[in-house]
Amino acid sequence: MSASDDTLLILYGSQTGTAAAHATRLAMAGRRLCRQAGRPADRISLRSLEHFDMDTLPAHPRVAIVMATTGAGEFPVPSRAAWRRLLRASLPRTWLAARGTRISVLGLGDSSYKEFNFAAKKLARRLAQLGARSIDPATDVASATCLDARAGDDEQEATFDAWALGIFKSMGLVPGTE
Ligand code: FMN
Repeated sequence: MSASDDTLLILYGSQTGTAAAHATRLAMAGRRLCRQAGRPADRISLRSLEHFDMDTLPAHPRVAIVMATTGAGEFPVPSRAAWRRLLRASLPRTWLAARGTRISVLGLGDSSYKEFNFAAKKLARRLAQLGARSIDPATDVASATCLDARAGDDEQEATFDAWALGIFKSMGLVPGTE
């Protein structure tokens, strides 16, 4: 692992705050693990997609995105401009492959909606199309890990923990390092 490879950029698209809360939780857990490992905690950064320049995405080696769905399968309002940037036809299929950007998407949705987790699913597929690799070798970059607000707390917790663990393993912060 090179020095820059131990960074983690956490982005979120949130309409009513839940995705932001999950992203913050991931950042806090990661920073705690960094401190325990004697690594600088500021290698983990947290940003709303509203304030992120999507054109800089390929410069980041490891990116975790927490994305809610709103409306009927829509992206949260603060993330729509970023999503439109990703949809540009001029972006090459190698856009995220050039520097080996690894990404993992966590979707927040509710299975009582027909368009369950549509935003996260569309996002993960588009990132795969643009050449991203998965952070966690056990999962497919084109498939988001989906949380369901209808599921019980234990099930949601277990899904979130497994997703976070895959990310922290890839950073060598917990045993099972790649
Ligand atoms: N979840 C889905 O999976 N698909 C939807 O189309 C969808 N539409 C929603 C529309 C509204 C008005 C609301 C309030 C929720 C909707 N949800 C949908 C559920 C949210 O994605 C879920 O509650 C999520 O945790 C919200 O995250 P946020 O607080 O970060 O916006």
